[in-house]
Amino acid sequence: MAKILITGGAGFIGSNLAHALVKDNDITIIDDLSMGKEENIADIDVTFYHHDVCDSAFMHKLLSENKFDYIYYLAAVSSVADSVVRPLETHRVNQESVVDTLEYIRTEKLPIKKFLFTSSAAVYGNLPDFPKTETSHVDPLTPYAIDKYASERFTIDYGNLYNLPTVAVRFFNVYGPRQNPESPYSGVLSIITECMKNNKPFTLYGDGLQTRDFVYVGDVVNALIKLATETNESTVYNIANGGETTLIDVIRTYEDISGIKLEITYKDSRHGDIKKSKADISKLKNVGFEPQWSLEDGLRNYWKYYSEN
Ligand code: UD2
Repeated sequence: MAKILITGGAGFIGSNLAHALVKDNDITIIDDLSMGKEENIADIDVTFYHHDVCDSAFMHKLLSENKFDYIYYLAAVSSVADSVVRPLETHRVNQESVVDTLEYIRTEKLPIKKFLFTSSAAVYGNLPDFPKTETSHVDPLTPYAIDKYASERFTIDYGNLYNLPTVAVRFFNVYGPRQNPESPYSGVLSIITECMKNNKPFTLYGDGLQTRDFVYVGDVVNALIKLATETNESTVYNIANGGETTLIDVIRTYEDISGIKLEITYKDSRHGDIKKSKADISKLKNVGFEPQWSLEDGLRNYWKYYSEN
């Protein structure tokens, strides 16, 4: 039984992680519910603090009183668009809170087994390198991407400079149950699911031929746990499926699974939208991870979850 802190644990990925870990561990969650929802964790036995990770005094007290074995740092303002509108406020969450936590662990010599930071494929920007490997050039084009990249580097460097056990990951396009569809910048599959459920038209930006590396949240959770518990190097890993699918193909597959025809309204591509995205996941595979969910199986499970909830 390990003591685990999940920041952002009421959110999409954090709550799925909490569900996977709760059986054998003592879980604490801090979440300001800006994107997360209390109902995501209502059915599991965790200690929940509805609080902002930027409250440094609160975080310090939490850390020193609990002596967590593992910290999964998922708290973030996850909307790229929001970071463009509010660069300083989002910087405080997406970078300052992370460095503050690392620094407190270091100066107080907290006996942590692993600090895992969650970054994003956004750090790669729009450069042509393809597929994206962890050694590809980065080109963070927005405050969100800059903060994710900086926090990732801080996480790795706290490992290399001060011997803290740390690791960082870059998420590609994660989808699955509990993803919040409420913002126009929510994951496209959560928006599509919502449209299918409520018979609403879906707005497709671009021609539908843009590709993404969609990864089911169940695989993401397994990868996170493996990296936290079974690796010893302070470094960064892509978390993805390693495949590449066009948006229109995803929609057609999902229509077959749900039996619902999606009404599509086409609009111009979003500013800055990436045409092609795909990850090289050999580094993750080298630590023994193998994705278990094909896109079809993942979509089937996602739809089943919605049909039952
Ligand atoms: C993902 C991340 C983003 C950032 C970025 C870096 C998510 C939810 N977003 O953005 O945070 O890391 O990667 O590259 O993981 N689309 C529509 N209609 C909609 C919504 C989206 O056509 O209502 C399109 C969108 O224009 C894009 C594709 O669907 O071409 C995927 O959109 P997304 O927002 O799910 O993810 P992405 O890759 O743009």
